[in-house]
Amino acid sequence: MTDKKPTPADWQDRADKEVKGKDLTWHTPEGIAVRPLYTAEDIADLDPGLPGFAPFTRGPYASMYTGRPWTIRQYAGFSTAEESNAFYRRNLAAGQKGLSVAFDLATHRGYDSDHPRVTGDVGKAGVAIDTVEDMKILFDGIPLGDMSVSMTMNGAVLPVLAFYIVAAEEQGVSQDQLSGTIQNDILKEFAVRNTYIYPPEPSMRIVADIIGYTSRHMPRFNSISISGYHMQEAGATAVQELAFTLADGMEYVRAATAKGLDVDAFAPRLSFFFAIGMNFFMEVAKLRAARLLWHRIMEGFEAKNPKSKMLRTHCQTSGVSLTEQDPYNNIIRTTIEAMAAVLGGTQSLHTNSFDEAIALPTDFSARIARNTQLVIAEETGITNVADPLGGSYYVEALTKELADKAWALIEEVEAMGGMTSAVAEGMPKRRIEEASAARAARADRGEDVIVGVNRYRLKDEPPIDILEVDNAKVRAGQIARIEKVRAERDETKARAALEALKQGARHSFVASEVEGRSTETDAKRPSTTADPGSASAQDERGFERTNLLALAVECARARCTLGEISAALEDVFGRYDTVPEPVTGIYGGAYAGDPRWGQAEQGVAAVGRRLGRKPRLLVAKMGQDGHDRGANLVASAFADLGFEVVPGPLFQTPEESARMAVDKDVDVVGASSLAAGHKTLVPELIGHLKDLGRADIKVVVGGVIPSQDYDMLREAGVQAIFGPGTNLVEAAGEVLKLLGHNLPP
Ligand code: 3CP
Repeated sequence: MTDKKPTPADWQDRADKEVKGKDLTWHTPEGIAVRPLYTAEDIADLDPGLPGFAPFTRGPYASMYTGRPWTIRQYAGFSTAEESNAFYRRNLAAGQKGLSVAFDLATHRGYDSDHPRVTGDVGKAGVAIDTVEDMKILFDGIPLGDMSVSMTMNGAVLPVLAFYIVAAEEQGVSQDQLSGTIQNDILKEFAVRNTYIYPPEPSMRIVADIIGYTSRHMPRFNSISISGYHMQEAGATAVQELAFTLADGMEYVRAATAKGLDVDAFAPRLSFFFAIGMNFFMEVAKLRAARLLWHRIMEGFEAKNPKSKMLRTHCQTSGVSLTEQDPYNNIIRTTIEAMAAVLGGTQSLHTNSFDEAIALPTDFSARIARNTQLVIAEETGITNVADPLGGSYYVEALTKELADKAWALIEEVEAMGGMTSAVAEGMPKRRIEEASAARAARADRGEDVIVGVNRYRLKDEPPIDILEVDNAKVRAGQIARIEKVRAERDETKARAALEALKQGARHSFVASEVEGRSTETDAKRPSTTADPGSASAQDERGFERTNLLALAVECARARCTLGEISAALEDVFGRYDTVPEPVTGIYGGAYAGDPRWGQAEQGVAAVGRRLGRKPRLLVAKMGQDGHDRGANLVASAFADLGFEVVPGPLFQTPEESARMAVDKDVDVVGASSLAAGHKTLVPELIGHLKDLGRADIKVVVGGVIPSQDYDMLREAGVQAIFGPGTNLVEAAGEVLKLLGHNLPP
């Protein structure tokens, strides 16, 4: 006689006995209750289909990596175009397959390298590009007709893409041959990343103009990379990342169709970008759910071409999962995250270098990061089966649950009128900040384990070699090159191109092409061979005079600089500014009842009694660094502890921050730096405080600060430094000490 086949109930019985009735359910930050076992019962009603077929849950291509592996595409760029070009060439020779350009923050925000607001930013977190001449150097010796190039650019997307088109043209490669991707995803900039320039409405017009231009002239080019990456980096849960990203995608489809474009004319070239963090199966399921939902969304837009409904994505391993402490653990983390991206079916992948929690990658760390992908692709056999996790009880059930939860959030956004309205109301930003504060509190309380940080911490941490960029030298070189370009160009032509761009910008969003079509009869530069009086020729001329990318290409040909092109558009559109509004109650709420929190609160109250008011902290963000996750967390936690927090606006100069500190009569300035500008900006801030007669205001610095810079900053007058992974309650203790109050040990 055979034993009766055990059922899930039998399993539960036995497991309960093993763990003495302990509840083994894992409640994830997404609000998903992950059970300790999944069985055939969990997927009885699910059919994930086949790779390459609708709804593409199992992958966009039928053969997936058995036919062609994902693109190894490392995001890189630093210092000058010459140095970045040499770095690209070395990496391509060593097995990298596609390029992905990182621009410096001055470029992102539409400033030339000679602009006084960007002295600390030039060449630091990416490569400085001021003119088409820089772009030509960046790709010198790299045949742009054969290489797929991705460019992470959103704010200054028009000049950058125009420089790229003209650089290729002058290499002898016409724009219809170019393959690659432009990020061009402005909505997430307003929600999390902050490298916007213009207000939302004209920014959306720019996105739509680029989609219109590329669908007409650059059939192989992906017009947008709709990005969830930065949301996860800012603290979003997988459900938020998924829902807000797809909702952004819907908004772009609407913006493009509102310009009269047929959905199937552009949708096959929409692409996506997700972060891959440490929750391994959640990340696998997220990519599968993303494809499932995008298919559903595009059916809703009545797309006919299957490619319009097929989500293709780039992935990057998570930057925030990297730690400064015990940094070689980051190699392990990145490997696991890369595996999740691959098992989720990504098309293109960037693996972070282990030193990226504190600096830009060196040749050594970049080699390990690239080899991580080469080893997975070429040694493991993982590429020999399409969607090898397909059918897994857990993965299929998780895919469904994530998709359902994300769909509910998408519907919430839609009920608000879509993502533009939701962003205008600050909803995604607020939700993500709440998730971020909760995540930070979990790590600080040790509930989320981070090996080498809140568990198994080393006593001594020898510094690792890091890449340093001589910012002053790069800036001087860039300024010389801008001056040369200006001296050698035809000034009248450059001015005329900028004027035409302004004229084009003045056309209102929807009216532009319709107007162009019906009224244009005397366009200066018809680029069509059709009968000049025909409807299509008029349409073409109208397009050339109103499409902002077409006009920016003319500016690039005339050697206008990135700053000039951006300023011309700013004249018409204005520059967008926001004041951060940190969330309150979340961080403190997670600490309710914790004795250390109580002691810190009492310390703040004691200092407050002595001062006769709450102690005041200015959280300062200087330079063009828009990464505000750290600043918001500090603001949130310190406000919850009882400080009066003054959240400084983004993008201040050191002088503006100093003036604000004095005007608000703060006790402490906390400068948050995540983009390597601290060595220039913080000493300037301290200098201005002295000039204003307030050398007594304490300055502390937090963020991505390599330990190599600590001495220099202390000598400049910084009183405390908080690197990545700092426990915020402990940081508050140090600030209280500066204000004369010691917490119990
Ligand atoms: C692919 N192909 C195949 C197969 N797989 N053909 C047959 N069988 C297969 N199995 C074909 C495709 O159809 C395509 O041709 C070509 O091969 C390339 O494949 P792909 O899937 O399109 O891959 P790729 O060119 O690499 O493009 C990937 C996407 C693209 C679509 C995701 O948008 C991309 O590269 N994005 C990268 C974005 C990026 O680098 N972002 C960096 C952000 P056809 O084209 O002819 O169809 S860095 C941000 C960091 C943080 C910050 O912002 O600060």
